[in-house]
Amino acid sequence: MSQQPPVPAGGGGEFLHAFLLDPARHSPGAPAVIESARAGRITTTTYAELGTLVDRYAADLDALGIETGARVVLESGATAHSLALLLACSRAGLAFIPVSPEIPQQRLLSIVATARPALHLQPPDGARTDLPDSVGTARFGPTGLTVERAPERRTPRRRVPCATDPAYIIFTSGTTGRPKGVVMSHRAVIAFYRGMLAHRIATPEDRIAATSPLHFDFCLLTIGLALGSGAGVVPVPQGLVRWPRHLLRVLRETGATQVHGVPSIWRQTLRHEPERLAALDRLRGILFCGEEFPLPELRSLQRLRPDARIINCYGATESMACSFKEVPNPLPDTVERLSIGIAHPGAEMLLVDGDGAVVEKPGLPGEIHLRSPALFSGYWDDPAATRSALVPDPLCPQSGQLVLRTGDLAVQGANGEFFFHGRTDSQVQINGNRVELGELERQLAEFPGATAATAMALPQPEGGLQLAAFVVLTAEEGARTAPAEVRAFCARALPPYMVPQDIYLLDRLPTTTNGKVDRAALAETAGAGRPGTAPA
Ligand code: 8PZ
Repeated sequence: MSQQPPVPAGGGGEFLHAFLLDPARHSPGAPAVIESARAGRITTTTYAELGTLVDRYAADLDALGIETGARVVLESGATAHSLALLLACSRAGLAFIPVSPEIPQQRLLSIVATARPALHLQPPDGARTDLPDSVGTARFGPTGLTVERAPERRTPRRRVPCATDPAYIIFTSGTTGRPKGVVMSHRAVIAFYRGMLAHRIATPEDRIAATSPLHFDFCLLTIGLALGSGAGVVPVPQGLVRWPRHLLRVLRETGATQVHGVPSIWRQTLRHEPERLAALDRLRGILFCGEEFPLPELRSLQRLRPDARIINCYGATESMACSFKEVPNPLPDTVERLSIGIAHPGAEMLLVDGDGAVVEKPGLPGEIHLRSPALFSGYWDDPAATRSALVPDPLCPQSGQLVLRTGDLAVQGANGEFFFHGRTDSQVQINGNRVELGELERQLAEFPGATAATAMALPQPEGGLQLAAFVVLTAEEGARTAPAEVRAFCARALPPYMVPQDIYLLDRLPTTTNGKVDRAALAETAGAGRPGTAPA
């Protein structure tokens, strides 16, 4: 992470694969992906090898005769092969849908029913079975694709892939109770990558650790930053990220120079392995996103890594990200809130007040609206949700231009920088994962005998937020239900990070004097573990 690196800064291609593979064509022997297996073995895939894998997978995909523009579910962690596959999908004119191997079957089936993919791909050790017959299935590995059930061959309409076609769709928590598919086009993601690469955050010498899973767009940012700069990606297996010693071992063995991850990846490491963290001699850069970094933890990290360049990256899946801001190291004691900076080159953040007027004065709150060439195309098959997120440009509504209404509140400082001030709605971030409390509440309400349910994200003494659910059951069900059953019910339908840690079975939900659910009283109930309530 030097100041003026000779960065290739992305290729000229208009499609994801061309843009990301181009910069390294002059250094085919450079490492593109560096992986660390459990036994401490390091495997390096060079750019030339990655290119060969992409060619092979693209040829295998082509041979299946899937229609251009069809969707492919990629159920995998981040590896050299899954990375090659997403580039191969781009090459073959197919949109990939990354999903976690931990996704409950019910949720995957709901995504499949919505997105109607032609193909489902998983690694040789993938455990997914029982997908509808309409979906082809295959495994990917060193010998290419092994087809289990051939996808339906559709009469090709000879459509030419276009840069406005979807490159990928990421399914995220949705208020209506079904996951929302954020559709990103090649043009949008490349516009974002160009803005990001202009910051010159990486050089070809960097090895950038991706600690976020492939289905979280933060991982796609890391891939874009690394490949777009001719650097190497170090995908950290999800099973290791939560274990400080393993995480630090991978970082040490792979010679990681940057680590990308949500703030919570540092919590346990700071507490249990500060010396090992301080001893990582190649680490120069830390990039975080997804939520505010608790300042005491950030200051501890800075004390251990006084030489590290720490970057606060802000944005939503609907535009991947939109601003980067380097955190002063050390952070002055007077700082109470981190700046999220200003939008990337070529994009602009605006604040809009409750009356729809653009907020011009520093210090006054407004909702962030993003004008950018990197905006998503819409939510898959959900025009109503799309209309409420992509709204007329408040600066010139007549123009027909749409901007992203983020749902994030912010104020601007005197020098134009933005400071994040929470949400306008009930979306929360749990360890960097986006959760709509409304979606969790809908699931809780489906529990047999549930008559009312409220979900909250409550601050924990050790830092971070945790989900708590308050459920009222009929007297009959209440008498025979244990809170753990409600939790298991949620775990069957929701990803692990959306499953509430604490479940309280109550006789009724407390209300305020104007009849609303009294969330303060519920938080107090949770804090006190009051008699008559039953945390699981
Ligand atoms: C934040 C911040 C922040 C997001 N401070 N709140 C990917 C790659 C780089 C940067 C950002 C991304 C995002 N796409 C990651 C992400 O969290 N996406 S999300 O759609 O799941 O959630 C977006 C929301 O998270 C934002 O609208 C904010 O509310 C919050 N958020 N970054 C404070 N740096």
